[in-house]
Amino acid sequence: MNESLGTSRSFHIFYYPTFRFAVLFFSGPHYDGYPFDGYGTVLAHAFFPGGGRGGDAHFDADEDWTTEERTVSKYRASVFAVAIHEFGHSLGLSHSSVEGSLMYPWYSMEIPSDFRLPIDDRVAIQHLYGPNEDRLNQSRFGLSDGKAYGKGF
Ligand SMILES: [Ca+2]
Ligand SMILES: [Zn+2]
Ligand SMILES: [Zn+2]
Repeated sequence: MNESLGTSRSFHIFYYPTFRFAVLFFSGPHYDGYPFDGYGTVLAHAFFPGGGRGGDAHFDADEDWTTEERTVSKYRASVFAVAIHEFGHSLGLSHSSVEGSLMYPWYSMEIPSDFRLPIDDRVAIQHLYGPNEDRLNQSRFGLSDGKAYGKGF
């Protein structure tokens, strides 16, 4: 839906109600129809934004979680590396077929400390929420006569 990019830049109102979601650890069945499977395989899942449990992220309590590493290996799972993928779902992102993107169905093996959001994920999140507000203000200033986007000014 690229046709909305130009207009959303001009007309999007940058007000979002406070977005809250729960992050919970569960073992096995936990009443949402997606029971966890014990150690290994499925590490976590998250719900798309919405009412009730919308946006919530569930982590399998039976994994060997670590907060000290940023790597997902066969034996240990980094909370951080898994969370950034799951929180993508919490914010409304679906899976991406682009290898190396955060929303690729397999967790990134390692998230380096100088990690930058891959372009595929950036495009996806900006499609939902619009571009960074600071940058928007700059570009709005640069386009202050509004002619670039026509109507509405
Ligand atoms: Ca599991
Ligand atoms: Zn669950
Ligand atoms: Zn996923």
